[in-house]
Amino acid sequence: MQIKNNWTLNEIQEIYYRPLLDLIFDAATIHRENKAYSEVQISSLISIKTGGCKEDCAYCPQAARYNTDIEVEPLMTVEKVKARAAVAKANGASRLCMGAAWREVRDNKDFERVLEMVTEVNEMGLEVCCTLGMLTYEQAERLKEAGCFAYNHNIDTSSDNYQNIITTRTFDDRINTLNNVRKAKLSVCCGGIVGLGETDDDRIKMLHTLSTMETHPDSVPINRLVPIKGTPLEDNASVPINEILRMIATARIIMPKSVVRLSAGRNEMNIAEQALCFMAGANSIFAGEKLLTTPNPDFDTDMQMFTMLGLTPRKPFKETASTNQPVEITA
Ligand code: SAM
Ligand code: DTB
Ligand code: SF4
Repeated sequence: MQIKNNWTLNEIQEIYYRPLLDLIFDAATIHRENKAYSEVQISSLISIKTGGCKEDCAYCPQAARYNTDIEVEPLMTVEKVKARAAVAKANGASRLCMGAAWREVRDNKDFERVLEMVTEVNEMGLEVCCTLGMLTYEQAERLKEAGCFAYNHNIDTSSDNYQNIITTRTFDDRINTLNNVRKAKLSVCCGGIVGLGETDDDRIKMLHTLSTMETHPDSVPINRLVPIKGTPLEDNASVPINEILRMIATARIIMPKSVVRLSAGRNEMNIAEQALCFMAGANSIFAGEKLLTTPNPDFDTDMQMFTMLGLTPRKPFKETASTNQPVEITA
């Protein structure tokens, strides 16, 4: 299977607008070239520091400037994180993603504590992922040395639409952090959100940015906006499932070796809708009754779905596209 990172917008457009069932069939065909096509990665999220963030991301329940219902909580203790990680592992998770409502990482006591959490959770045999905001190269290296496996930093939307959603940092700031993460040889987890009020063109442009990166992100989360009361996007309509499927299938076709994660928004999807997402190439989910601050299906519900659909949880530390394999780039 050839990996190509010189996609043009026209090529991606042609794929994105195929008749839906053709698009899903084409994505499923590519997905089935991967012999582990029925394995789904289970990642569990912990909000290690909740709320009070000074950024203005229009979708986010944790931005201090919006009047949302969440309770601000300080950085968790290492012990508490370990206890949560043990529960996630016992429930079949192979990856634990620790999220902090920070604009960026600062070189202070809190970062030292996060490094300790990373080391402890890694020693439990889980792939550790962090999402802590912007990072310098040195901080990315320190995370890697502590045992961090992956770093999540989403571009969220197209570069054109970005300033309609976030004004307190730029699209280039995001790309810069992603470059630091890649350079430190952390596995790159980068995707976005649908439902922000973006156009199809914005979605195609976002997929173009992801699929023309130096190496494709190892994992690509596709989040359906969870509208949050008190945020500027509280009244946004839910994105219909056919549009989610279009995003997942297109991502699967243009980034064939990346893990495509059906992320926020699953709580509002039935099993048939999720089954179509897996058919279209999604091969990862966030599991556990909470995402960071919003509800998500619990482990048992997901396990019943896996059994019904013949899916199996993927083991930790499997090789991923750009960290462990050379990427063939076609001219
Ligand atoms: N503060 C860090 C940052 O912004 O990178 C890490 C945590 S942040 C909550 C991680 C990602 O969650 C965001 O980039 C966004 O894609 C997603 N997210 C946040 N709120 C969401 C919502 N209401 N619906 C869907 N996705 C959301
Ligand atoms: C990602 O792309 N989605 C996750 C994770 N990366 C950090 C977060 C979704 C958050 C949804 C809103 C909430 O629960 O606060
Ligand atoms: Fe939310 Fe992260 Fe934006 Fe802060 S930086 S408002 S936590 S998405």
